[in-house]
Amino acid sequence: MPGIVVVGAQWGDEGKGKATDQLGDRVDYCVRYSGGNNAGHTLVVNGERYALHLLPSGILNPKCVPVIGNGVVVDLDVLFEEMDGLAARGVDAEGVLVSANAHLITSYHQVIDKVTERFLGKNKIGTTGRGVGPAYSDKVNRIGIRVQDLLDDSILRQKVEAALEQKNHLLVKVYNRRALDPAQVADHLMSHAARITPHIVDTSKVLNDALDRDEVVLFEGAQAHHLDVDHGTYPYVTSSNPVAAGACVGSGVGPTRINRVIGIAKAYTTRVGEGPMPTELLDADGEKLRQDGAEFGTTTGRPRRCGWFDAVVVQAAARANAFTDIFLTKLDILTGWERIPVCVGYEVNGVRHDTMPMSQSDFHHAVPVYEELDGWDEDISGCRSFDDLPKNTQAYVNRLEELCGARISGIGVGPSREQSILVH
Ligand code: 2SA
Ligand code: GDP
Ligand code: MG
Repeated sequence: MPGIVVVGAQWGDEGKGKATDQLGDRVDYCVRYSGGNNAGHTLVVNGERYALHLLPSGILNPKCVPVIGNGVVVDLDVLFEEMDGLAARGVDAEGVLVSANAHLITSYHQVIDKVTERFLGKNKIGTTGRGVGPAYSDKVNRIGIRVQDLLDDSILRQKVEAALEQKNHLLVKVYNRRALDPAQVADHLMSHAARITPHIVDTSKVLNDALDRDEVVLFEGAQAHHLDVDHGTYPYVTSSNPVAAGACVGSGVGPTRINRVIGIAKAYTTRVGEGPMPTELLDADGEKLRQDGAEFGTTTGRPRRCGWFDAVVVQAAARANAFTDIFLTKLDILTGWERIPVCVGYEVNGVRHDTMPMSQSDFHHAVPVYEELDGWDEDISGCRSFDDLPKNTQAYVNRLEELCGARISGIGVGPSREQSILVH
């Protein structure tokens, strides 16, 4: 029975948190499979706003077991802070299961993330500064610290010492910073051991057993296709695999267990951090989208770059993730524009491209080719069926569906749980 993946179709912040929450009490397990607390997933339930960074969005559904898969990098300070914050609001997160193989973000990863960005200057990536990239880099270098290392004090200390040897050299000699004390780092990590131990499991076993019992497992992507380290706009990407295939790697289930892949696409485009974004508007129109859509980072508060819907970008994500359907969010934010441009291709050095250019430097120079659609003035935030939408809004959705190559099965018309339209 169903394995469902929710994936961002653009550069993140499409509304994955809300879309995940939509599937509601049909979901038995909700799994984060990539990224760390760089993510910010917002849910609005009964007028209360919740911003989740590490726990999966299914946490607000009491029936759902929250799982942090092996593909996630875990900052235990943040995890416990998030669990305690939810408990203070009456949400029980004590049932969270954490993979023994997930890697830990330590204080030195955060330090390195920040100093590296400063060192890069104008070439910086625009990271969230949460230590995510350096933690993945240690994982691939085979000097990472895993959740299961907290089960053995002596192993943990040896690993921290080995990892810090090289890093202290870099911090002192290259970045002119003071060295970090391995004993202090290890003490801090071990201070979390007793609390995390009962949550540690083999998530691959847990999830496959659940799927064998015909239970519904929802894999909640963080960031998005175009921030994927393999498929995104490298090097302006995050250091993990948010794509749908990452759900398998990042949780230990095989591809044949995934039945549905829902791409989450915003009705316009946003991006936070550096990197190419052909439809970015650097004028008053971009500012209007940012203000109307409250486009500020959920984790860092940074203003998001805003622009028109780029169908070429979403179509590329639809192909590589094999979207079975798309949930189109924030359509309500487009109310009030007379005409709404949609990017249907690019011009690069005089050559027309209907799909994303293969080379990154071509994409950096891509000039959008727009098709203009008629806008609408009506407030659509109270619409609950496709037929309730004004004719021009329906035409906008239908054209996006045609351009992106996947069925639009859901539409967001406001931040609240109930402000959604299911399209049959
Ligand atoms: P990192 O910190 O190493 O993952 O940064 C690398 C790039 O990935 C981008 N990134 C994000 N983009 C959109 N949303 C994210 N989450 C937060 C949010 C972002 C925030 O929900 O708003 O609050 O600023 C997220 N996380 C990582 C990042 O901007 C870099 O371009
Ligand atoms: P995520 O990272 O993909 O989960 O998205 P974020 O939570 O970072 O950003 C999406 C923002 O849009 C949040 O503030 C949501 O509450 C809000 N949102 C989601 N869907 C809709 C929608 O359909 N309409 C409006 N107006 N806001 C939405
Ligand atoms: Mg977000």
